Amino acid sequence: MDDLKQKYLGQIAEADDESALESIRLAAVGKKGEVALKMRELGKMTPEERQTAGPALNALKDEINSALAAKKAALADAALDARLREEWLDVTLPARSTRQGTIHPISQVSEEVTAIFAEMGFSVAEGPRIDTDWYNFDALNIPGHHPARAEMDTFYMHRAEGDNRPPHVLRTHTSPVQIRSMEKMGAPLRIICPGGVYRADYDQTHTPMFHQVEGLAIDKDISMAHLKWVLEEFVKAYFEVDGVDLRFRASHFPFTEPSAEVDIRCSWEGGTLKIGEGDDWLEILGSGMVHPKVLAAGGIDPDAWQGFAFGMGIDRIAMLKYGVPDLRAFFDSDLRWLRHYGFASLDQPNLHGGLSR
Ligand code: 2NM
Repeated sequence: MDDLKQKYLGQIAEADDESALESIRLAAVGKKGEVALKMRELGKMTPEERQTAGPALNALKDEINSALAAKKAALADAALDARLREEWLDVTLPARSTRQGTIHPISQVSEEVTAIFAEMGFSVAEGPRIDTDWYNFDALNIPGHHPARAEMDTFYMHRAEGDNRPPHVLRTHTSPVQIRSMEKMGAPLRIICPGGVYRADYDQTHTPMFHQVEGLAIDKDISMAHLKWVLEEFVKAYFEVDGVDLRFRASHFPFTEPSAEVDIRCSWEGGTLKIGEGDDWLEILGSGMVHPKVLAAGGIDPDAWQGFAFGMGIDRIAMLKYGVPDLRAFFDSDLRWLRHYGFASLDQPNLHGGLSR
């Protein structure tokens, strides 16, 4: 038995692939293998002999089987290591071709908007797309019974029975990021929050996921006048025109007081949009002075600080600037569409080069 053990453990140690291991397994512990043959001999033994030989044979079988399993695992590890070495590639190498892929219009517009607000001293803040209903609603002065909760067609995360963690939602706007930024950075504060948001809505002008950029400026003496100047500068730079005419219409949002919707003067001659001239008005923004309760929710003393905030749809301003007729096409992943509406990947927007070149 010791000879058998020596022989097979030796062979297993030497085996260098899975098929060699399988041949050893068959020869050693297979149905017609040497251990099985020895087991057959048990019948010819005296009861005393059998009492020691039986357990010893079983132990030998177990030992060979574990050696086989261990070697098999070691071979698999070695094969994976070899494959990882073989398939290694340097992702830091420069791109060989920049013609294959394009920058999605929504990414392009996010970069353009970021470049414009960066020039005015705003930094970019980001946060989670799944957040608690406190950050998404309560902190923004939208209590449980408020119609805005229903209006926003919220996607709620599933909770298992007995799970008492606070409810989480897919954020319906990027405002929760602004609350988190107030908490983290305090006042004064000047940020924009671009990113994806979710509402249960789907038709020609709505998709369940879309993109927003919201802005927030908090300081000692910030007023609607600052808001108006910032938005005028933004609209001129974004649409690449020298002059704009903005119209502020009184409105209502739970998170701002007073609140205003902002329209830009435009014309639609021959189906093409011209900004800054004409007799039509284009609604592009919501805005207002941040509600004292919202400042307080963000940990900022509303008696010492005040600020303006605004929000707009990135998808919508992308459609307006680049003449995209159907919102849903943004999310179809149609390569022909992407090549047509996409942007060169190494052409980063900046104000000096001209945003959209
Ligand atoms: C809008 C319109 C008006 C807004 C308010 C805030 C916050 F968090 F600071 F209170 N963020 N964004 C806001 C205000 C958004 O979107 C149409």
